[in-house]
Amino acid sequence: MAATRTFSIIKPDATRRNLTGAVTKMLEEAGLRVVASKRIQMSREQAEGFYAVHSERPFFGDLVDFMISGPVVVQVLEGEDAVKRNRDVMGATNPSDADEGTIRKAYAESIEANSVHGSDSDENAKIEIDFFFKPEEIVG
Ligand code: IDP
Repeated sequence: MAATRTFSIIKPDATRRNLTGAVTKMLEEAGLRVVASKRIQMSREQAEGFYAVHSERPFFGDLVDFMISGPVVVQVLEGEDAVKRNRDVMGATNPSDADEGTIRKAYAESIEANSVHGSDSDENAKIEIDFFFKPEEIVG
């Protein structure tokens, strides 16, 4: 099967605890290659736009506040079946439901501060990659 791409965010709870390398190591060990990466401070407008699909959810305001509470590392990951591969290594949204060996089991602090984001479909991966990266910033 050909390599595909997905979009990842190392969230503020993880950058704050200096876990960028540790999280990236788990992504790489899961067979994903970092083909673009940058550390950014998201603006409120960016975070609201990125999570617009959740705008009616009760946790939306808190989620936006959390995502702009510190730097994040946005990444494009490439690998065989990248979306699923990344979701598998991320683990369940709520760390108390996450399997052993997953990033969220190892590092997440709570259902909100859960260390990583990963696209949930190929279609959303493309939208999310385009939201943060110019084509020339991605070097496969
Ligand atoms: P996912 O990140 O595992 O795909 P989603 O349901 O798409 O999970 O939720 C997006 C993000 O919103 C989660 O990663 C988490 O940070 C936050 N979130 C989801 N559910 C809750 C909740 O019940 N309370 C607080 N934050 C939540």
